[in-house]
Amino acid sequence: MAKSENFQNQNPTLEEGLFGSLPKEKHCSGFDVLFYQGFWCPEIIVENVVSFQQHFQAHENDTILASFPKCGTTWLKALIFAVANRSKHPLIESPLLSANPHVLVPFLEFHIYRKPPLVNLQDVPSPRILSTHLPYSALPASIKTNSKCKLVYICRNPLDQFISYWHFASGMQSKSHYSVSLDEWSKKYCISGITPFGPFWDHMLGYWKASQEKPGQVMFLKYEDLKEDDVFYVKKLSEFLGVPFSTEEERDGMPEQISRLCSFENLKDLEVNKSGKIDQSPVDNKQYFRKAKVGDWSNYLSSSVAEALKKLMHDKLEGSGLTFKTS
Ligand code: PAP
Repeated sequence: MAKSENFQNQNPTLEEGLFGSLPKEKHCSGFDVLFYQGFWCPEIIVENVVSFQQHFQAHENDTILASFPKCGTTWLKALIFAVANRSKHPLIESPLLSANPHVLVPFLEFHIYRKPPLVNLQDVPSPRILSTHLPYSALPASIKTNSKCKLVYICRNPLDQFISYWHFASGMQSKSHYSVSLDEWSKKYCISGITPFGPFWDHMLGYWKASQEKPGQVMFLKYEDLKEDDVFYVKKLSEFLGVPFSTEEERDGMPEQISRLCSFENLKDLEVNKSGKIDQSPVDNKQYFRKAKVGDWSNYLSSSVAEALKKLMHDKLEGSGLTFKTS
């Protein structure tokens, strides 16, 4: 592996052990999260986050996919990759057929700014497509201010996100020897919004405001809208990324073909996503594909917990213009 530009300097604050003073909580997965710069950062990646913040230099033609966890990251990675690379790879030979979307579009804080890196930044083909779960407020300055790079953000109805994360985290409980019931966990969640990269309201509102202030740089998407008409959003994405479909491509049904390639049904049945695993990840690829249903929360949440979460969502998002349907 070539010497990486990912870690140019050691971070002195880490060596001094200053993270020890940050508020710490156990997340429902059993792993610890630290309250760092206003968000709950998984402890195992806090050093990666600092390194990403200190060293990442955005390029003008970068696309950064930002998301709140369990809101459609895997799907959007596939869609953006397919749209941006459609002239390089015919869809029938797409790398998406043999590699998980998280491999093709690496996370900056999980895959690149880690020691040792799983992916070297120099090896990411240009124009780069990279991703992050960091809130807008915590992004490196070079993404927010110094660059014309594009940010595409996706979020989701917080009740479905909560249930999706709950299932994902339950899969980790055996590894962390921790157990908590859904009811117990939801009470804690309602009080403090403890969840990796949360609370959800700060995460969603940060990108919501940025998309309103800089609509040419930040595109804001909701999972439910994509579920309703993904072909429409594939076209929107291509325009936003500066690679609109030609009349011929539209006539030949390219947006529809991309939608089918990246569909839940297609991706989840690929061998790589049924049995594969990302290098050194504690998660199997199949864990990124569960049900992909809107409104699945109603199958799991008691009415009192659902009401509490709806109230939380209403109170926190009120007045922002950002809304989610819950019935
Ligand atoms: P991540 O943040 O860990 O990367 P992310 O991909 O954002 O996860 O979210 C996973 C959710 O997206 C799962 O939702 P569920 O638990 O409610 O089922 C997963 O099923 C769903 N998902 C994955 N791929 C697709 C896809 N191609 N189309 C629609 N939904 C998808």
